[in-house]
Amino acid sequence: MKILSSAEFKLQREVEYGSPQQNEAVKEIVQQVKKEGDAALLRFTEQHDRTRLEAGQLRVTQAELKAAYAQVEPSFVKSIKASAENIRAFHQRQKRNSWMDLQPDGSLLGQIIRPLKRVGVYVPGGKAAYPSSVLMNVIPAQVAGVPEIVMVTPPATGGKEGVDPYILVAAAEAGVHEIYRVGGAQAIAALAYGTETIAPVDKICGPGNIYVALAKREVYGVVDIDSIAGPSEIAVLADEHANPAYVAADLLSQAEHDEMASAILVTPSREFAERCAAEVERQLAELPRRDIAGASIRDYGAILLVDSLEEGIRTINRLAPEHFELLVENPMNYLGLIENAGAIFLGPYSSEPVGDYFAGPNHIIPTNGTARFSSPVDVDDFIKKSSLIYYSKEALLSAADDIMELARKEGLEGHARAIEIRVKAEGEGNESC
Ligand code: HSO
Ligand code: ZN
Repeated sequence: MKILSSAEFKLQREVEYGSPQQNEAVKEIVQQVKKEGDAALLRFTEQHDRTRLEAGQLRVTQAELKAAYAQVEPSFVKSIKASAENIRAFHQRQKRNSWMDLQPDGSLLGQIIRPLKRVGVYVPGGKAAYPSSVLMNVIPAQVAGVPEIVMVTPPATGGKEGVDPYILVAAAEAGVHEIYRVGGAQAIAALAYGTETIAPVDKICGPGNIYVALAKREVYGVVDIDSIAGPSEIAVLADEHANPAYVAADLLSQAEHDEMASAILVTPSREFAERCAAEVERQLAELPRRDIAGASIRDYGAILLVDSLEEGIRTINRLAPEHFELLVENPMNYLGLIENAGAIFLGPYSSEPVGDYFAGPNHIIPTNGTARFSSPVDVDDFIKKSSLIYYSKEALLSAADDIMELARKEGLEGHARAIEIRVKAEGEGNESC
């Protein structure tokens, strides 16, 4: 692992916007599904997933869900249940209440919080089909009170026959209401516009390949979408009190996700940096996914030497990593200084996979420096708010002059008159509702 000074380092990863051909192909798929519904959906499924289906076979049945439970190990069901329980408990704390404020003049202001009605979760096929991510997308929606949660996933996951049983079990445990075997841009179009079989949703979330990402961007505005997650990132700030073997293992835990994942150690100690670099090499050689992790460490990994832990914190704030581990003697002492990090892991026993799988906080976290201004997925992503305004006669009469003044300065006489008509009527003693 290369050792650099922190000033030399800039994490540079291009966000993928797709080629013109990919953009064109996605636009075409979306238009055809919008126009032709199921017929186009089935045509693209045959073309791109090499699976021939009838409309009646799109929905995964209860019998298939039951069969999935029989296919997975009981130990997996036990673990996924325990994880789901923790995630649910954590997200329960985020629920907001509607509120109303009664003013002395009899007027009432407030916000009414409502869940979205119908949400679609995309689950990719292939290597990155993580049951844990199903929980992380679905449970916040469920806790928010979304009454219809739909999942879509390619018909033959990772080249296998049928949908991955681990994904189906995770979906059932998380509380998905409908599952459809359809993937790619066509699935996103179906969720946005609806077909004869799939009713349209209000929001689409979940990761996918470039076609899925482009399709989400294409339908944004018709529906809401989540932000597009980049490759995983970990930054560790450690001093010589930390265990180099732990540091190396945690760096590799994220490097193994993707060749473009980034794993960065920040430390004030050169000797510690060298021990960690040697540990990374040693552990990497033994890792089943060493090809992926090795490429990630080579191209996007680094050890940054800093003058002090304070400078280390400034470096972390500049990187705004998705995951940040603070492995120093008294981590709590530094907590208040950390401004930009999606998730903060404190101390030697809070290894990043604890957050990926189990603790309860969401593992869908802003990447690529966007933790400067955005947050992990949570219940707020699945609610909407309506403002509530009730003005009493007294409140209106006392505000009327200000409202009319502002309206007339904007040249909007109609606005002013909507107020004036009431002021005049009240002056004449006519009251109506
Ligand atoms: N660390 C990943 C999430 C994940 N890890 C899923 C294991 N499975 C992105 O934050
Ligand atoms: Zn992970």
